[in-house]
Order: sequence, then C-alpha cells, then structure tokens
Amino acid sequence: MKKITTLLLSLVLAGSLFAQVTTSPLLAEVNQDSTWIVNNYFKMERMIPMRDGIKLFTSIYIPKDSTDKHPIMITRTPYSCTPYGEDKFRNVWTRNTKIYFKEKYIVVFQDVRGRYMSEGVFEDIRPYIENKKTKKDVDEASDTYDAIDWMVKHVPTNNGNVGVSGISYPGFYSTMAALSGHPALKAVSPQAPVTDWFIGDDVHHNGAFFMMDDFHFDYIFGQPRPKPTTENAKGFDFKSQDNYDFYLRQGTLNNLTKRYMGDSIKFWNEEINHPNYDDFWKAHTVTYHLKNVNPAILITGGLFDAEDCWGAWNTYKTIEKQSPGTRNKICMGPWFHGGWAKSDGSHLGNVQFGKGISDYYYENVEMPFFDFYLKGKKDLADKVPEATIFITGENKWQQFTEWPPKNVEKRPIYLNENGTLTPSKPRLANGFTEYISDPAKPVPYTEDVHIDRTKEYMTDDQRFAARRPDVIVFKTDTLMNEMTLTGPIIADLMVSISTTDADFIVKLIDVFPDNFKYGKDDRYPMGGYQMLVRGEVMRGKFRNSFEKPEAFTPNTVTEVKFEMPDVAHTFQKGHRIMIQIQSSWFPLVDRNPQQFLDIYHCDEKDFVKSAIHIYHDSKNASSVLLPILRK
Ligand code: PG9
Repeated sequence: MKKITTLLLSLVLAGSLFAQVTTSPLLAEVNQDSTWIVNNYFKMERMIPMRDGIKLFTSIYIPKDSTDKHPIMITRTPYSCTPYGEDKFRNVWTRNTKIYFKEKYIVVFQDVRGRYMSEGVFEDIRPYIENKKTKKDVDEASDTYDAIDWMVKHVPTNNGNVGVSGISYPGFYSTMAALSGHPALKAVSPQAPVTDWFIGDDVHHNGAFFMMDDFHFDYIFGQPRPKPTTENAKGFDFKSQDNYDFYLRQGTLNNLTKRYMGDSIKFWNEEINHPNYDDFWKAHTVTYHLKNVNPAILITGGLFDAEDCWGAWNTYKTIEKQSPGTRNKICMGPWFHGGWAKSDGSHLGNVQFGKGISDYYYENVEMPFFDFYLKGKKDLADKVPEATIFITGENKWQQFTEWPPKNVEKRPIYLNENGTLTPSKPRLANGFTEYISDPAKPVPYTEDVHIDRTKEYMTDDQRFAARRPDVIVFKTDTLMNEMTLTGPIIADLMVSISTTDADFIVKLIDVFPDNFKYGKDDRYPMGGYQMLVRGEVMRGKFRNSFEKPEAFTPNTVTEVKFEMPDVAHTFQKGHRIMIQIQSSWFPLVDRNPQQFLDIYHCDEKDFVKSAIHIYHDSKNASSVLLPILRK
C-alpha cells in the first residue's frame, strides 16, 4: 500500500467538492475542505481473483481511524471506478457517497467482469446460474461472493459486515449480490435496479422497443475492449440535435442495424433476433431467482424514473412474493432515474415537490437501514418502515406497513361519450372514438427538441399531445374531493384496428385548475397544466402473451388490457383526472409498422396507417382501474 502524503497526492475531486454545505445534520460536521478525504481516508487498489482465475479491479477507500472496525459498502459497476491510481480520489461529496465517508465506512468500487480495468468478458445483465457445478460456472453473484470473501480477509479494519448498493445497472449487480450467499453480506440496496428488459425496464416496455435509450446505450456498451483500460468507449455521433428527426429519417430498425450497428454490437444483435419474450430474455431476468434472499433488502426508486421504475417496484414485489422471509423494504420518491443521488428532489421539470426530499431519504431510510445491519445500531431497527412512499400532489412522505396498501378500493373509471371519464359505465348502445395512427407522423413523447432523451418527460405538460387529432382525450369533471391513488394502474381497452397490429399508449394525467400557480413563480404557465403522472405502452400483439404474439383481426373488437407501473399521487380537489390514448410515442418507442410482422427486420414499405377505434358503449366499455386509497 503506497504511503500517501498530501504533497504527493493529486486529488481528483470534481467541483462539487466545494459544493454548498448541506444543512443536513448528518453531514454538517463533514468538512467540505478538499483535504478532508486525504486526512481521513487512504486508498488501495487491488486485482481481486475470482474462482475462475479472472481478476476484478477494485478501488478501496479505508478510514485512517484504525481505533475502530468499519463496515464495508460495495458498489459493483460497469461505469468505471474512476479515477484510477491510489493517489487519486474520487469526488466523495456526491449525495449518495458522502454519507458513507462521514460514517467511516470502508467504501469500495469494483469494475464488473469485462469492464474497464477488470479482466474477463462482459455480458449484459449476465444470466444467473442456479446450480453452479464447476469454478467455470461464474455469474455476478459468484463474482460478488469471491470479492466479499477476499475483502473480509484482506481489507484492514473491516468489521466483517458487508453491504452492497447501486443505482441502475449497479442496481442490477446489487440484486445479483443478494443471491451470492456470502455470510458477511448483511444488507443490500438495489436502487432503480435493471430488472426485466422485456417487460418494463430500459429496453422494452410490454414488448415495445425503447429505441432511443437502447440504441445509444447498446452502441456505447458494445464497443470492443481488446484489453483492460481506463478509457471510456466512444459515444455515437448523431450529427443532429433533433432525435425525432434523426430516428424518423432512419426509417426502420433494420436501417439502424445496417448503418450503425452491423454485427459487431453483440447485445443489439441479440435483441433484434429475440423479438418475443423467449428463453433468451428470461435467462437475462433476475426476478425468477429471487428466492430465499438472505440479506436485508432496501429497494429505492423514483416515481418518475424513465428507465427502471418498473424494476424498483417489481423487484420489491417479487421478493415479497417469492422470498417472504426476507426483511424487504421499499422507498419511492418523486425522483427521476437516480434522482435521490443527483438532486435535492425539489422538482422535476415544471412540477414542484418541496424541500429536503433527498436528504430526508438518506437520513431516515438509507443510513438507518445500513447502520442497523452493518454497525449493529439496534435503536434504528424500527426507524425504517416497510414502505416509505412520497405521495405527489399532496407532496408528503407517507409510511405504509405493506405495498400496495390493502386499504385501497380498485375502482374502474370509464371512457365515455364526448371525451368524458365517468365512474359509471357508458349507456350508449354504440360508441367509439376513432383516430388515424400514421407512422409517418408519430406522436412525439415530448414537445422539446433535443438529442438525448429528457428525464422531465415523465411529468411534462401533455397539452401539446392533447391538441393532436391522433391523440384522444377523456377527462372527469372537476374533482369535488381529493383522490389519492396508490398502486398499479390497469388499462382495459376495448379496441378495433383496421390493420393487424398497433401500439397503445395510455397516459394518466393530473389536470391542474386554470388558475393554478406555484406562488410567484411564473416561469411556466401552470394554469391548466396537464401533468403526466404515469404513461405506459402496450405492443398490441403481446396483449395475450409475451411469448406468443397474436395478430389482430382487422376491424374486430378486441380487448387490450395491461398494467402500468404503480403510482402514488393525490389528485387535489379542483383538479381533473385525464386519460390520453395514442398509438405512437416517438422516438422514445420505435414505430409500430401496424402490421403483424418482425418489426426488427421489416422494410419502410411495411409501415401503414391504421384506423384505431376505442370503444365506450354499453357492450364494449373501455376503462382504467384506479387504486383509490381509503384514508
Ligand atoms: N438503466 C440504464 C440503461 C440500461 C440499458 C439501456 C438504457 C439505459 C443503465 O442501466 O444504465
């Protein structure tokens, strides 16, 4: 271990080192001075051997205070342990790491197999091997086991208790860590965890391809890495600032493959050759293995997470169902993807939530959770409720003893004539609303012009969409009383289409009163704001089965029913509930050619208009099932 002196040390600490001192008592004592970390920690880097001989690069920050033993907190990542070099320290003052340095944890970052400075071959969401027979049977769980085993034996001053946490892809590695079985691993926090890339996270939602996110991600992750390196892979040059135009000009997914991906981008080529929910996707989905989960679990996620909102909710629910003995908790706040670590949580786009939201989370949920299991702080045991959920709209944290809460009435709200939403079924004998879905003019997912997907679209004003003829709108009267929704939303549409396939996007929207304002803040006309609370897409051909897609019979009434990720939102008195329905959400989702065929290999001539009918009559009543919290 190199001796570190302040003179030799060249600190690599981002500007935020001098970030404004937080008012949080948890951190008030931490000196924001740039030499604090040098005076209190030293760093070692090791290549830790896995059971198959591959070595993983590991960056270990150790408190200099050796009078006490310290717990180990590990984050395993495909995004690098930068900066490399025992004389270079990372920016420790980020919202989600400074708490561990202040609490004198041993803080560890590890490049996962095949990424950056670790040896081996990377595999996207490496499949879990249930029954490992030889030392060659390795996965992210076994790599975590081997890493923990080495650390508890070799890292000075550790107290033998280990935690793992991580956000997004590191959230996936956290979930896999929970399956490692190492006895020193006491607590794990999968945060915004990548969980199921066909049903609800990142790559597909209900079988619909999230082209914009995945094309760029796959291109970068698929770059060759001939040997371990500290260098980042090269990004994709769109040569455009307008992603709607860029992707529309590409025409088909086949063109993206031919023009930019070729056969060198491995995961892209696997994706396009597995268009249905087959064994390939199931093997890459961790939830099937979440049984007998030993460590305590804290799932953290964002209600407005554009990437892995589904993963957070469903990792928690799957553990509840498949591993009932696990001490399993969840915290969901009004955050974008990773927002608790990257922001104060006060707002997303134009919508405001209040102050101290992220600090509240770290002080009352994440730190008490890990301190209890890794430092034996018994007094913290009951401080972390089963479910700590921020209810947007009323903008308050609420604790629940289970999630979804049992005191919920699941009440259908019906699409009705003249664009109304009513608690009672429609009485008309025949009633439908028609729109023409034209793939040449897809509905934008946001009205902004940009190249990288925004995070704000998850709460954006939907008035731009409501004004389009290919978006149909239904809304309630002004609410006489507030209504809090806590749990999944079920869209149950009765439809017919003039072709053999189509996508259905349902958006649950909170319509603000015309005179609504956030105090004196007039940066955006919030009067009449149509806040997206939850949007979700269903690729129609998967309506009955993700494994076996089915064509529509043209112009025949068909049910399309699907679940939208849980919400926790209060529609205040004086607001309205709105439902918008459309058949494209571009370029967030690839365009559906609206014919029953292999979308990944079709041609531009395959894209056709479709006349979509959404029925709302006494025989075919379309509805949305709302989980109304009984207060
Ligand atoms: N959730 C991120 C992502 C993965 C794959 C495609 C697009 C985004 C992530 O894991 O970083």
